[in-house]
Amino acid sequence: ETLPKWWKEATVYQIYPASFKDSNGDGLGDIPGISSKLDYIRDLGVNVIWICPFYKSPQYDMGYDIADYQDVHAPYGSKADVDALIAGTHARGMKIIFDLVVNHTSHEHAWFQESRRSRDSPKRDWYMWRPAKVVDGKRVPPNNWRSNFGGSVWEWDEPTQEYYLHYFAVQQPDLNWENPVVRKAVYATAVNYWLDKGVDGFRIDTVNMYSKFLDFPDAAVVDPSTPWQPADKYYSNGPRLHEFLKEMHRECFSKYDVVSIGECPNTPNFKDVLPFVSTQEKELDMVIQFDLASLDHGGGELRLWRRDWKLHLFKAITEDAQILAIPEHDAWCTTYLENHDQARSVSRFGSDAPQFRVQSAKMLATYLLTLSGTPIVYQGEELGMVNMPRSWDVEKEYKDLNTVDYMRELRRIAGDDKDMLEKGIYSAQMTARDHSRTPMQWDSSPNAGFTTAKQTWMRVNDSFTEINAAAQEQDGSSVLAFYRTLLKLRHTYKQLFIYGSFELSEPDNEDTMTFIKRHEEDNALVLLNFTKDDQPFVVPSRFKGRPELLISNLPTAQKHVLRPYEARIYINH
Ligand code: TEU
Repeated sequence: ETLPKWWKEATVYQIYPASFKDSNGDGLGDIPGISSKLDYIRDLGVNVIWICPFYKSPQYDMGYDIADYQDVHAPYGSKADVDALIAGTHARGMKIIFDLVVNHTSHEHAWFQESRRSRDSPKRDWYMWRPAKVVDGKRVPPNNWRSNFGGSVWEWDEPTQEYYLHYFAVQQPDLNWENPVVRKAVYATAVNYWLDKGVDGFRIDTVNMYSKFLDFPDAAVVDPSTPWQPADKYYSNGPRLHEFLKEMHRECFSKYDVVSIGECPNTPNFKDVLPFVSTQEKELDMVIQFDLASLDHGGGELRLWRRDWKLHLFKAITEDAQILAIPEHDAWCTTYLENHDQARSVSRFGSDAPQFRVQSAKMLATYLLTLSGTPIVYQGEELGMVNMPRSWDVEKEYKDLNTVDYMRELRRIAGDDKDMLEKGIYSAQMTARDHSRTPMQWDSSPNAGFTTAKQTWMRVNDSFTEINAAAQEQDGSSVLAFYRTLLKLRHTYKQLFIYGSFELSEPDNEDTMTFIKRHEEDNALVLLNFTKDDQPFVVPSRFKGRPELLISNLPTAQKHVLRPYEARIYINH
């Protein structure tokens, strides 16, 4: 029987280098700061660290605009610091994966500098250049697609009189994956270079955007007030995508014992995901889907926050993803509630009210760490960190270009409509990517022990005095202690929690989530109250054996009633 893949039994811990730990007092996190916290990470009980981009970059999109795949953004440290981090992680029995961002580079990358130099530059078709259309005698871009960060996806280059494509910022030109020379350069420069240095794999950014619909059709007009229309369905899953991913697997990942985790927007159902992650396809090991993360994001131009997200949808999405992990699919899935692009899960799916924050953080942890698949815990999630206070001025404290674009659009659309403006600002306060980027809260000293600097690159969340690692490491009833215990239980009962089948009960119940994880004669029952009120529950008749309480987030467990945000796990004696 072949050994299970190590990454199936792992839990990943995601680190955002700018906000994790500052070692040199400049107010920005850095690589040596991460190395100084490797014992903390190991003691949490996770097995893999995912580091967000630390490469040389002008930082328009916090490092997702890479100017040199093999060099380090100087304020983060040196290449020797990166080597030391890899070695330090391995010395503690953990693995480390980096972020692979090759749908686009920075405009400062040497490849793009060469490409834009002239139309007959040898690297001209390393990027997507197109001539202007002329409509009514006016020069216009090839189509009406809106970039993820505002405006057209086409940027005019005056010297060479053509547009170049950028799905994201103007400073993030899309590489031309149609060109086999580009693909070969990407595999050698950005992937195998690091795998040869002992990196254990990658989280792969926008993994389903490489193949473009080359006829670039106009998107349907959903907002006549602007020429630029959302084109999500055209951004992803283009005609040659699986061909490219099979080639990248063949040229890179297949040659090493490493993991590949593709970020896969606009791909909601398990049937759409299977072609990426079924072992026989030889493409990716697993993907990061967006349907749960987008559940409380509204649609349309402003993606207004949906206060009314529905638990039955939360459960149905979970059930759909769990199908990927059943043995006959020979595939795998990730599970997560937070990352650097998402607001804090306690504030979104739990409650950050003082009387419920700890309970609901533990309840969400119980959800995450009893599901099959590979969980991804985001820095600070293990402490129950929450969103920035609503008293903060969005346009002053939020730094993300995505938020800057959002506020620009909001002001354009709202005009002097105060109600619309207020609704839009509230939406940003609930869903902006910035919430997960405030500095990690290490202790109650100034700036939460994140830095000795007076001025930090992003303001520290006021909550640091009562939410910080130091306090929780001394408190057996803390969120941190609960994560550590759950991660131990996940391994002790791995046939149930990691590999067990997922059986949802009461799918339409909008208050509680009840599911069984089953392996042969054993089963575990997970009970989660997603509300601030007492809720009745029954043990499903399919639960085999006498229920024995394994863990709860409350000191006592009442028969038939779950207290607010109560979580319980029973196993059969
Ligand atoms: O995000 C890709 C992605 O899914 C975006 O389309 C997402 O919807 C965007 O964050 C707007 O909400 C990845 C990275 O995780 C993100 O941080 C980068 O900004 C983006 O790619 C470009 O590299």
